[in-house]
Amino acid sequence: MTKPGKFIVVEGLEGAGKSSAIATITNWLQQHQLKVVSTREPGGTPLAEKLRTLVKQIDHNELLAPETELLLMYAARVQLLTNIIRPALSRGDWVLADRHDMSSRAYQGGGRQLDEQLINNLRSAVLGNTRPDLTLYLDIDPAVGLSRAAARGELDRIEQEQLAFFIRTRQKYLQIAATEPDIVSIDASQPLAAVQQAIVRALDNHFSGLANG
Ligand code: Z5A
Repeated sequence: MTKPGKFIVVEGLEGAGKSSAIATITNWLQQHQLKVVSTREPGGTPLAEKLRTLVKQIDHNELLAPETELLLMYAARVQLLTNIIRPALSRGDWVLADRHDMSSRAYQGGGRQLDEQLINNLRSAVLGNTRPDLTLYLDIDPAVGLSRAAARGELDRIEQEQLAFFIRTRQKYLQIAATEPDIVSIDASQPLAAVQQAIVRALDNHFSGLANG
């Protein structure tokens, strides 16, 4: 029987350095001759990419209700889990995700302050038994992350939120990371080389003996 693959997620506020982290992890997986399927959320399937456009765009004619935003995130997630993530893991591939469920808990739960029970109900309906083996949470002061993101150009709908929204989002991220053992927090305010070293250390520790076995 094929051994199921492993599921690695990268999380953090905008500008935390998720893209660079993903490049480091991809490199590590390639060095260990592991086949990797990369995903991003919201997105990663044709329908989920359409939902991504909807949640990121600014519509001056209609307010996107926080509950709608939450449901769109989980709708996109079901598509991705069903069509990409679960099949890949069953084939024995490793999955490397740019954001996953922790984002909804942090942004919609923390930032938007939506009811935790509502989120938990959606989580149990959508996620089933599929859970990340390792989540690398890149922790950054929102003001620093947003200034990095702003330096890249125009901000999308969520990026245009007030600083207080991102402060609440970070608090929720930190609260979750402090209580769940498969989440490793990395100080993303360090120079890039130090962040990359911390990522490789976390992978070596977490998957010691697993990557080749
Ligand atoms: N969202 C949600 O609300 N709920 C959910 O359930 C999900 C998502 C799944 C997705 O947007 C939005 O959806 C996101 C959360 C929300 N919204 N916001 N706001 P996205 O995918 O387009 O945006 P992002 O995920 O936030 O990506 P990003 O802004 O591209 O962040 P990043 O990938 O972490 O940043 P980066 O491109 O790697 O780095 C940013 C810059 O910083 C870049 O120029 C780097 O060279 C530089 N950098 C990186 N690391 C360093 C260090 N260590 N030092 C100095 N400079 C650095």
